[in-house]
Amino acid sequence: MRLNEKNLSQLPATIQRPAYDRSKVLPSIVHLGIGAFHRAHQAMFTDVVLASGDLGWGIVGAGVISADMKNALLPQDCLYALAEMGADSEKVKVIGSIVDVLGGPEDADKLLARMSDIATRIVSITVTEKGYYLDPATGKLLMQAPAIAADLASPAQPKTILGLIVQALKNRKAAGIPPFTVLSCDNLPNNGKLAKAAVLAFAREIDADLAVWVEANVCFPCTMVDRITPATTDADRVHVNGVTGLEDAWPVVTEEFVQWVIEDQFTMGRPDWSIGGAIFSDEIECWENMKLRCLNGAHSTLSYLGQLTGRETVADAMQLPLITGILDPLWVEIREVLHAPKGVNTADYVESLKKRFRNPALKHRTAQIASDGSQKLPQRLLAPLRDRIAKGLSSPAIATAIAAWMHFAVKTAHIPGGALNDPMSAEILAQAGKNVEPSAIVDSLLSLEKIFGKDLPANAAFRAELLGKFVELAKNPAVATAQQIKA
Ligand code: CS2
Repeated sequence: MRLNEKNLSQLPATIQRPAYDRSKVLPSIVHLGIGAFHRAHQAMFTDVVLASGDLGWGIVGAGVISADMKNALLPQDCLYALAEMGADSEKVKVIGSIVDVLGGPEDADKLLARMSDIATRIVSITVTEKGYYLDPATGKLLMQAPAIAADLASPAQPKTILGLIVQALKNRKAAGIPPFTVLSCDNLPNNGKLAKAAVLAFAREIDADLAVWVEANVCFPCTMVDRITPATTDADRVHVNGVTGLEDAWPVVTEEFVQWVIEDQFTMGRPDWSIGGAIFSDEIECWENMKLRCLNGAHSTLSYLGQLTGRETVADAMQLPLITGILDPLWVEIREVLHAPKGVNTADYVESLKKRFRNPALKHRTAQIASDGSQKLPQRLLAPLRDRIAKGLSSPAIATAIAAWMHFAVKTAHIPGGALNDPMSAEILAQAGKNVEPSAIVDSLLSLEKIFGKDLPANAAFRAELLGKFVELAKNPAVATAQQIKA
């Protein structure tokens, strides 16, 4: 029996379900990039707002690249089960805030029409770092990226989020409709500012007046988003459907912890997400940096080390002293140059991260986190590194983390037909595979300017520290690359 509106009454009484009349919900948010994370996070917060009686904030989700989510959710009236797993607790609820799903290029016209409609007040986004088409080192829009070039060539038929947002804003301006708020919910520092820069750069290419209007009139609040949400597996489907007794094609499994900090700047109003625990704050940069560096920086580090030592999940990696012995000093280095938000103790924050990472109920694959390193390293690890360099501090643990990424690239380069799940895979593997001497490998990878900029390869002290850590890892028999490198 399928999960849907009609069958909600079949759910066991203990399972929370939408406590509001979904037929009365007004769709006013368009979400670009409807994946597991959006459904564990923003859609859950919005569900709480709807349950409080404010029905003005339904979500129309859109899969920007594929129609998979649409195909999964439409037959179940867009309902889905969200399982919140603690180390020894589990709470499953059915979420109802998504009221329609569009998907893939075939729905691009409908999506554009929806975004251009006055009813749409917020366009929120989770498309991961690479979905913004920004140069990771400089933050400049990659005009030559094929998808961006295609949208610039035919801006009225956009496929990328930037093309869609710009064209929708253009339609609204022409029709005298106020602009929506663009709400980035991706793991990027200053995500709102980056989204604004990308949208403006795109807009300037097609219509200079529009760019001026966007700059003056559109709000792009920054946000800090946090909830560890692994990709759903078949085992998750079986488990969650067993708990609800109803068949959900794409349930979401997440942790108990959730955090959302938002800059309060909205062009056409916003839901009161604080009812669900969101924080509206003007200290957003401090929140973002704490989360990106302490959580995501450690995540990336343990995922590369986990991939090198055969640890499939984060919880498994947390059992290995080699890995925790690197994370502990890494957190010290990161915290030494961190400006924490008021009232937050970063030592406590790190302790809570350890507990979250050790959660055995989450099968969070190190391979998933190890993807897109080129897009993740700059804000997670290179930013605190640069802050330390500016203060004259050395960074042996951060250097080890970067060395681990380099080993991961070398390991992949030596697998016949191996590829990284990374938009820069070809460039990275070309550098990683062409040498066997540690110093040559480190130098060729460091020369990737889109990741490391010009400053880091030119910094002799950092290069020496990195090379030392690279050799140290190469000599460690637990590390899979040991035999491919002449250390
Ligand atoms: C992870 C994040 O995949 C990754 O890179 O570090 O998705 C992480 O789980 C979330 O940011 C937690 O909020």
